Amino acid sequence: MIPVQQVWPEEFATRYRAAGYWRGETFGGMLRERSLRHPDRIAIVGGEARWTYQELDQRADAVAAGVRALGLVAGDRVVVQLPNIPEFFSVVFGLFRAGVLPVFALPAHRSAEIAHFVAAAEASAYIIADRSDGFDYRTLAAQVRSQSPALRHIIVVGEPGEFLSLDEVTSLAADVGPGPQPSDVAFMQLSGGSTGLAKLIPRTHDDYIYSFRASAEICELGAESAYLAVLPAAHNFTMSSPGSFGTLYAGGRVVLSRGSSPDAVFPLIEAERVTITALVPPLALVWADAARAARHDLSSLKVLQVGGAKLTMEGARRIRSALPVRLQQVFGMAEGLVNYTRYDDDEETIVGTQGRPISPDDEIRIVDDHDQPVPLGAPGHLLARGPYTIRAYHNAPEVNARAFTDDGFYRTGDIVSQTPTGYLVVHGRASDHINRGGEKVSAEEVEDHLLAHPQVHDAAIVSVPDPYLGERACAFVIPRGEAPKGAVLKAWIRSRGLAAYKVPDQIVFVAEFPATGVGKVSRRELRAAIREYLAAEPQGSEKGG
Ligand code: AMP
Ligand code: DBH
Repeated sequence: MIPVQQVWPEEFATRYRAAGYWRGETFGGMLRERSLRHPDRIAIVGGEARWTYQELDQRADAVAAGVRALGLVAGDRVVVQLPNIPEFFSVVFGLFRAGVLPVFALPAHRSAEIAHFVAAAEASAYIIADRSDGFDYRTLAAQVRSQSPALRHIIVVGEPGEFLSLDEVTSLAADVGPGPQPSDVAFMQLSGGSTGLAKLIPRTHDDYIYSFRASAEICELGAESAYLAVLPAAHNFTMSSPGSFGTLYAGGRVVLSRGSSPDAVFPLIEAERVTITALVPPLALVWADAARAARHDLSSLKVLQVGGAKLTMEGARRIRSALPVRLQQVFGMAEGLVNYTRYDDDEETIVGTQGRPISPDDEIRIVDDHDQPVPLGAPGHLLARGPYTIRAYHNAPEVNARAFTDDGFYRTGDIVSQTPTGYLVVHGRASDHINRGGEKVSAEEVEDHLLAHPQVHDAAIVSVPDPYLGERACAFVIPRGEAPKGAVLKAWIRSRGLAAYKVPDQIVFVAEFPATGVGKVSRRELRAAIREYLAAEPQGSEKGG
């Protein structure tokens, strides 16, 4: 098994420690300390459950002992796919304590994706809920198991069916051992996947705790804060910006929502006196519309964070006028760098920028195609390096050679410009991924699945503007023989075990791709040519679908 590491050059590590960013804390230690300091304070609210810090701490201990009893050891990997339920936290803190690394899948992921995570991480276990949102994850687990011979345990929160229940696991006893070091990797996040399949992002205790501790300070979280997790708990935004972990760090309360519609959420905001929450732009706009007519008391809500995809100025203004809250734009990535507008920024900055970095030691470069700096204010490729931005993906030497500069800057793939005050404005992406209202889709990954269909000769996916999502995915398909129905290809993508959000929104059949004049073209040039063609002939996007 390949060990998981994340290593900064010694001079950087020394600097980050000396500056007080990396304080030698671990997740397990952080929770224990909070539990000893305020055992009876509520940490997690979800459904009927209200867990105190002490209860969360004890449940995490039971998970740590249970996974050890199953034979998992420090450094092992476990794919965790849980909805927004309290057990998400007992499971992940238990794994952290045992030094076992969660790999965070989203509830939307299906068999092809999970099997890929299991294989790439060499995971020995997979943890799911029995059912959620009308979907039975045990069926998914059975499919994954058949594709993943090395997977040893499937653990189910709830009714286990043919698998092992979390209750059985936590009833087992074992010595948990000394626990991980702060510089050890705590877990792996998944990249949004700009090229092909998702890469694994190893984050250490030191670097990740710094990112959410500093985020909690920026967002002024404290014991009285109630953070509502609406987006999936496993998403980097929801987890760490400052998210549930930042809230627990500050001694506040995490409230879990299973739904995201105003009908589901507004009563919860009122009942729990929620103070802060985080949304993607399309959802924030739906909430803003609903808030005008809301019958619920939303007055406890002080901060609405919006991020994951670009919030237009018009959208920002609509939110500000509909909801009497502080709007905060958040531009982040699971690889590290996170930017916030600050509460006391002026209107223009809050509405018109995506914020500035967390740390004084976040280094930003904005460069042209040849890695040369662009003039201040001009758009260019965003490169980032700093105390919580990774230096490498797990076990991906070729990708790493492309995704990082020789001196360790991460190539974010985002096109941004910088204001004179150091705030970033996001203009778009250089790489071929579609940001569907915060959900990232790799064009290449979905094209590969389309190409596997017998009636598809060739396929190219591009993003097209969408008034609601910001971007949507349009697949250009050259059929082999008679063109299949668009709906058939959409169903095909689902049947290949991909998340629903990866199904192209629109399918356009064409006899050939627009020529690029370069003879045999790369996918990248081809997509650029299609984008040009769409821009020239907007009605082209109306065909088929
Ligand atoms: P992921 O790779 O899934 O962690 O997604 C990170 C990417 O989401 C960033 O590199 C951006 O492309 C996009 N993103 C996140 N927040 C924002 C934002 N506030 N505005 C525009 N794009 C964003
Ligand atoms: O989109 C993201 O990945 C994201 C957005 C806001 C993120 O990872 C974050 C904040 O930490």
